Amino acid sequence: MTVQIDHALEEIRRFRPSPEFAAQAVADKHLYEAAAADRLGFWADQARELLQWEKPFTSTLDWSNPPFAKWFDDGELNVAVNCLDRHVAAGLGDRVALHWEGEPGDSRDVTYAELTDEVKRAANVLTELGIGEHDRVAIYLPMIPEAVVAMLACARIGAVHSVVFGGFSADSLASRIDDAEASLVITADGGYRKGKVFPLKPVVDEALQKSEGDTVRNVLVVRRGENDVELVDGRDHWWHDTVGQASNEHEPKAFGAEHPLFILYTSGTTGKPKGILHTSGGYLTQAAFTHRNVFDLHPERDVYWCTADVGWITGHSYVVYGPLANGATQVLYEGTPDTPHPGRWWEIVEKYGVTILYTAPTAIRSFMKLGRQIPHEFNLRSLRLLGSVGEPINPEAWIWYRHVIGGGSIPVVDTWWQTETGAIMISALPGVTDLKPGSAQVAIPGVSVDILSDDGERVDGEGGGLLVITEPWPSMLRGIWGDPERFKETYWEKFGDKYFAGDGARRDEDGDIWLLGRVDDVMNVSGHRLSTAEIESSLVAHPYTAEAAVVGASDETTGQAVVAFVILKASQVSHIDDPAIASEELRKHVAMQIGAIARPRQVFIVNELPKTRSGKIMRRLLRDLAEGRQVGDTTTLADTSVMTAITRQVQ
Ligand code: 6R9
Repeated sequence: MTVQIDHALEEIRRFRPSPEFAAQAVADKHLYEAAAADRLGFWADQARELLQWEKPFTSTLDWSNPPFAKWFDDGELNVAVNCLDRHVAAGLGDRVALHWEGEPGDSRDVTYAELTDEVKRAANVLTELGIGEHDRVAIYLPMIPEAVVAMLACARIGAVHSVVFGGFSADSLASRIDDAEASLVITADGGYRKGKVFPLKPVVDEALQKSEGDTVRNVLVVRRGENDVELVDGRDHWWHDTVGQASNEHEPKAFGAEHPLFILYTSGTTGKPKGILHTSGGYLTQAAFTHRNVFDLHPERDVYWCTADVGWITGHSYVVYGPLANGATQVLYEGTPDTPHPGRWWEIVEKYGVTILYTAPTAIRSFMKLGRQIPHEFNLRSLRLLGSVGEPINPEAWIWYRHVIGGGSIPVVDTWWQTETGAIMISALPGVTDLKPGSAQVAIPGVSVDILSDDGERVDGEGGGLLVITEPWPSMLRGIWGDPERFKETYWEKFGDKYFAGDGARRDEDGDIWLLGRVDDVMNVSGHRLSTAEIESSLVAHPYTAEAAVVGASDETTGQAVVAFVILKASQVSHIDDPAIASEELRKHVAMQIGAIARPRQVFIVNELPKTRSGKIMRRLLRDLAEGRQVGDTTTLADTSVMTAITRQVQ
């Protein structure tokens, strides 16, 4: 397979940082110079500046046994102390750490002093329940402050947390508990979602029945949903009866920098989920560094809001560890963007005066679909920086985000990274970089990436290839839990000493990187390679389109053919008499924008797209449909009925 990804969509807009923003920016271009001059020295400086070490490190990187890296190995620190106690000791105890907002509208502010207190109590309870260093704790909670407390309590005592997203089923929870051999589960009775209480504890009960490992000795239950639950005598305990009653005195211990911090399961392309393992010192260094510099954090005045659930890596690095290590004040929101009304997020931005907002393109496109009048009902003038993560953001969504949400002049940073990378790897630095909608732009200081052909040759110029990371980085995964072979095979076998990310990318003439989607989403049409992301971007640029997903379906004559699924904008639907006319118009539009080779064979107009709970479009299912097969496994969809509806519309 040669990797040559055609691209024809030229995005020519550029946005210079405003002088006012640049004058106050945290980041400056000297970071690149320092990292280029001495990469390891740069990271060592960051680790010393951003974190509090109980025992200073003398070794920065040990890469003597690749791909198993050790960063700051002989140093010792306590991650929870870095996120909590040291801010209180510095006199910041009264600063709000969390502005928590429940979906029904209840809210609670938690200061750094209060959060520290609660984590100490929880740490004492975990110890009483027999949890020690290296023991695994499964966390299955809604977005409530106790989720943050539970994670930090584990970190404080050297236990390893495995957060499982609250939307996962009993089967998924059971297999994750078994794989990690967790001895404690921390959950809630239930949480709020779309105006209703969704039960969690009953799912834990079911999971524990299904679990084959029999490793769980205790379950801690936070009261949130007030739904009926049964507590098993001796095994299950209310959080308020235990943590609520525990002592708030707790002496933290220092752990080695490579002490395991957490496992987070992520799905591979096939097979069972991989337990991605992250450790302490390097992870926290890069999470804190990127959070400060990519989001231009001024902790004394900013109100930061990352909308990700703590069940995903974005929630780990940019809700819990990065922001708290930096002493930030942030919003934590329990619910969905449209409950009880479609302006809920914007209401929250107005209420707390949010200055930095970090979210996903899928959310932005859903808001685009609803139109600008909804955000415009709220005062969003506090916003001064916007971030995007999770998939390529098409230029139209980028521009909409900047204009409609950001008021037209504030920076938008598109951040590329993965569960495996632990922290942001590719992004503009606000105030430094000229912004280019649609491109994630450049590796952050201290990170080295490249684009290679399938046989490992560097791809220069306009061609596309495979994104690799050429040097170890502090927050890199340290392995797949219990499966070192799979770790080597998945990421290191292809290019030897370089990390294979699984994403296609190309570099433009300025050296900026454009992500082209997963390499398994690359299509080959009549010998031409086309990126799904590029065609989607073109479709979304048409005034008819709210959202689009493109797949390569096998085709007798061309190898693969482009098949698109498009949701029309609500404002357009009433003007379009016949969906076939819209389809034809969109096919022509793509052919015009990218070239005849990219003209979709079919454009299906649909009402919804199949998405996972983290908002990623499951193209595999659309490919099944486009190729006339029985639609495959839909269990990881946020809404499993969606495929039935789409199938009906397509036929
Ligand atoms: C943080 C996160 C990782 C995959 C990654 C890539 C896609 C993430 C992106 C992006 C283009 C961006 N991805 N950010 N693609 N531009 N800014 O999402 O982690 O859930 O592990 O997903 O998501 O394909 O390989 P994770």
